[in-house]
Amino acid sequence: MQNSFFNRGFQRKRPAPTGHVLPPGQYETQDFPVLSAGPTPRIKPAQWSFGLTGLVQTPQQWNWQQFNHLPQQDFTVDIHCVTQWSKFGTVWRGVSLDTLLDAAQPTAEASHLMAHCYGGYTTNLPLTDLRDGKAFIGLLYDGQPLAPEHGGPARLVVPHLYFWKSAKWIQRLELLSEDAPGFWERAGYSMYGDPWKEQRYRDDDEDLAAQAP
Ligand SMILES: Nc1nc2c(c(=O)[nH]1)N[C@H]1C(S)=C(S)[C@@H](COP(=O)(O)O)O[C@H]1N2
Ligand SMILES: [Mo]
Repeated sequence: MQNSFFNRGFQRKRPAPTGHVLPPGQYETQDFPVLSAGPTPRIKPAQWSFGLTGLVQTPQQWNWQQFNHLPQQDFTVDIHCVTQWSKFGTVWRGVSLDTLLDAAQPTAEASHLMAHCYGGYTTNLPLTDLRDGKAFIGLLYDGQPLAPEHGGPARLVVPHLYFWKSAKWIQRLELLSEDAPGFWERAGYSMYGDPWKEQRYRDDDEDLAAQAP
């Protein structure tokens, strides 16, 4: 899958359709490349659960059946990978993080989250970036159950940040009182990853620039 991405993805540049704007340094692709740091976990519905833990008043854990009974919404979003492809108008159905956070009720101290995935991948996010309709747990892509290579049975989608923040095979969101780096962030990627500010690497982060003498 990596090969098809590198062989075809970059060459299939097209002008952005009207109404869509590419973040700086990005190309549009019609494909849906697969980028995974390790093998694709295969999680059977009977073994799947998802929860909210850490600094919450009411820790939550849903099995597959329970999770699928939560209210779902449709989302059409543009996604931007740090490897420079952007894909416009991706269509999803899933559960808003607002619904999930309302159930768990983060404590006053909670300011950040660590997303934990089946397979061990992690990524960190500020709590405010998951609120007000900005993020969801995707269950369907283009009307079909989310394919395993794209994070099925369920993945986090945070479209306004680079796509490495959209944790595939999501297992747990841990509420924390401070920011801490996840898998790619420990390897030198931005703690926040705003594509519009081109925050690809740690050096691009505003807070670090502000701290410089
Ligand atoms: N669990 C997990 N989530 C992950 C990754 C991963 O390796 N493992 N890769 C991230 C990266 S770098 C990107 S660009 C997107 C890719 O999602 P896709 O394969 O559906 O395009 O998933 C993100 N979420
Ligand atoms: Mo990525």
